[in-house]
Order: sequence, then C-alpha cells, then structure tokens
Amino acid sequence: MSDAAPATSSTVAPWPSPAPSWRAQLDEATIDAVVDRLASACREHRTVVLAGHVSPDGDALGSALALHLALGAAGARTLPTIGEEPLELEPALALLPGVEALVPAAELPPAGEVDLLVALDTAGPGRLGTVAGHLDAGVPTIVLDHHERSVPFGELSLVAPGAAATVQVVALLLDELDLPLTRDIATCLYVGLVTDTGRFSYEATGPDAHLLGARLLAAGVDQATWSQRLFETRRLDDLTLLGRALERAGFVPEVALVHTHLSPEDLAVAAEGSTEGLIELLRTADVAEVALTLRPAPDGSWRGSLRSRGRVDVGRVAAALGGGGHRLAAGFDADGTAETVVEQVVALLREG
Ligand SMILES: [Mn+2]
Repeated sequence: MSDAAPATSSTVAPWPSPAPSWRAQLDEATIDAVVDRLASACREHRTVVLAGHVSPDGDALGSALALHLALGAAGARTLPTIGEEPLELEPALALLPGVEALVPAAELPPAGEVDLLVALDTAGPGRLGTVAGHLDAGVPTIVLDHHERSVPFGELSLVAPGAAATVQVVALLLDELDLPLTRDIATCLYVGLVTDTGRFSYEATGPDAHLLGARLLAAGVDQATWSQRLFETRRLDDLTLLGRALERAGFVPEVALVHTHLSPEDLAVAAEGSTEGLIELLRTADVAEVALTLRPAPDGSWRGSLRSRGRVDVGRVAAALGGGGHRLAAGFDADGTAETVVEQVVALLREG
C-alpha cells in the first residue's frame, strides 16, 4: 500500500487534531501584545470598558460578559456596556451571568478616566454605537472579532474570519492569560458559541468549536436550560404573526421563490410580535431556492428580506433594488403593493 492511500478501516490513522485552524489568521505578536495588555490591566487594577455591538446578540454580549467576569475577578475594573439606549435585551440574554453589571453607555466614565477599550464582535467602529466616542477620544482600543469584512480599527486588532464566533477568540485569550474557567464564564462563552454557530451547524463551525463546547460543558454549563431559553421559547404574538405569514405564502416555480408578506393589520393584532426567524422558516420549503418576506414599515413602504439556499446570489437582487447584503442573505426597502414588489424580485431573479 502506498503512502498516499486513503485511510480505510484496516489502516491505523491518527485522529485529526482539533486545534483552531483560524489561529493562523491572527498575528502571534499581536496575540502576545493583547495578552500583555490585559494582564497588566488586571495587575494594575485598570479601568477597562468592554463593548459589544449595538442590537447585541449572544456572541457580542457573551464575549463582553465573559471578559468582565474573568478580568474583573483578576483585578481589573471592568465596565461591560453596549452603546445604545434604551438597551433592550432578548429575554434569554437578559439572564446571562454578569448581566447586572452592564453599564449604560451614558454612565461610562469620561475617556480620560478609561485605560482601555475592548471592542467585541464589532465589524466597524459604527457598530460600537455611542461608545465610539471613547474610540474617537483616543482611548487605547483592542478589537476582537470574526467578521469577514471587518474594518481595521483600534491599536491592537485580532480578527479571525475563520472563527465561527468572537467568543472563540475570547476563549483563546483567557487560555493564554491562564485565567480560571468558572461556570459563569463558561456559560457566557457557550451562549455566544451556540448562537453564532447555529447550534454547531453553520459552515464556519470547525472541530475546534466543538472542542471548546466540550470544555465549556465540562465547566458546568447547563446546556438544556440554555437551549430552551435561546431556541425553544417564543412569544405567543410571534407565533400568531408566523401563522398569518405562512398562511399567505406563495410560490413562483420558475425561479424557485417562496414569498410572503405581512399586512399592517397583522402587526396590529400581534403588537408585540417579532418576525424573527420567519424568513429562515420560509426557506425550509422543499421547493424553495430563494425566500422573500415583506414587512410593512411605519412609513408605508416595505422592508424586504431575501435568503438563498446557496445557488442564487440574493445580494445582487437586493443591490439592484437599492438595498444590500451578501450572497445568502440580503435586504432592501421598496414602495408599491406586495404583488408589484414580488414581481420586481422575480424579474431580477430571472436575469440571474
Ligand atoms: Mn459574532
């Protein structure tokens, strides 16, 4: 048998190593510099603002709170924050350990009294919301992120587009800092990991993401409770809206488009309802290559959302309608009746 032969059940092959492949995307000297900076912030009891992006998700908030709990216990004066007011957290995220320590951005100390700003899961300075004022005022800034199209900013930047979540970068640093992984810290990291990987299902979810998940479970994360809170709980109004939208779903076979819209009356009936997840649900239709939802905006126009299963570039369609996004997920605003907007989308899909 030659060396090049693939492993079969009769050959003895080593198990693949789950080391994070994305670590190669980071500059080792910058990792060392960030670790040094965070270690001295703890040693010297420095004031460190930890800011996730506005409209925070599990990854942004989990990253900020994990660092708050870990660096705070090690001596730093940590101020976790989100640069928007009023800050409305998803109900599950409002239960994260350390969430009570969140500081309203308006109550942060002035820039002159902040030693370090850590920007988390923020693809650009704009995602910091009002906390960007501290960046502009020259507070030394560390950026930890995993967004593909991150705008480089800050003095030290660790951006790993290959990582599935920013919490993976945070976990790497906590490891390098040799800080203990408490159950609370593990819970914050786990919530970021499980939400940004779509429960370990998205393409960017590598073996190392599973390994980190295993380490977090070993630290005592109550995964069943968090899974219920994050993925198995919806407001009744949300379900009412989803029901109405699904009942109205239409199909255009020629371009494999499944589409639906909500009316202002629907939104009035379920005033607290969110259509979060509707578009992904629509895309699960076996006949769908592309899914489209239209939601009425307060000014009488439509907010359109598009999703593709992979073959069709919906970013192109949204751009042609004056919107934006990327290949698999995009959005646009449009005027007219729902029917005419659907017709425009169909015409653009036909061109592609
Ligand atoms: Mn993220």
